[in-house]
Amino acid sequence: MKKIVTIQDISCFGKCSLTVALPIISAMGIETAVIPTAVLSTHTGEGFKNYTFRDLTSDIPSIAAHWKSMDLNFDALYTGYLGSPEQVDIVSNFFDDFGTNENRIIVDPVLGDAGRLYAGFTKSFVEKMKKLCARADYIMPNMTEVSFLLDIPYTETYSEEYVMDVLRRLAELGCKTPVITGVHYDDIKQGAAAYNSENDRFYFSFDKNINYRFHGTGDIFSSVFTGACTLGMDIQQCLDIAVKFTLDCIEATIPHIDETWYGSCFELCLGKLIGYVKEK
Ligand code: PXL
Repeated sequence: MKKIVTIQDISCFGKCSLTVALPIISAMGIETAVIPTAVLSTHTGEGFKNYTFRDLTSDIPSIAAHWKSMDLNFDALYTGYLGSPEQVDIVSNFFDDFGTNENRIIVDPVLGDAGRLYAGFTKSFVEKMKKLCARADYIMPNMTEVSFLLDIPYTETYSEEYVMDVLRRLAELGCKTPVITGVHYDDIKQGAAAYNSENDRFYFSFDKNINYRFHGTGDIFSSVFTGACTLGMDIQQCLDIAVKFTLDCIEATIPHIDETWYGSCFELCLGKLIGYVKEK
């Protein structure tokens, strides 16, 4: 059985980070160990304020030391939302301890959305995140995160040539295969694009564009992509399954917007995800 470890926060209410990654990757038939980086009462996105934040940075080295003493190893190391610049350094040490020639490192550089950094993030955090991306096999930024990682202006309108150019520049940060999420050239299609710098090939996957934004869809995409690549799917298959499932979740949420404005109804789609994995 495949086994991964995911390192990100627990937002106790709000459907993102660990409360999304754990059920999704488990549904794909992969054992999912977790290192919670912080406990928040809710996520920090739109609609919530006065949330609590308990930093768990100092727990990470002792969890890693205990696991090292047991000789644990993982098929993938997958990071999401990290709470502070110090935490990024500690996660980098975790990669030193648990990275091997066989396993994959997947970094979702959670920084912001809609052109803005999430609450509490600063330029120095972005600089640390760039360094973590350099260590990854795959990174999965959205266009906002791309603009911060590359120090370029955020734009909502762009061409395929632009996407290919920024993918190359993301690879120059040091990551083998950058993947950009939420790519759209018009209002009709939306999807993701990837660049494998080892064979200089680009990959694209598009499906219907739905004009709604729900919190946590980036975490859904990254979790499915991580699961798919851990199961040995190729880049195109990973993009296709992650784009399709993210769209399923967005569509499933629309009838429930009033009750779950803070996240997507991915729970209603887990059966479909299990089906997609069986088909591959
Ligand atoms: O979905 C990314 C995410 C994860 N965790 C926390 C967040 C966010 C985005 O806002 O606030 C705590």
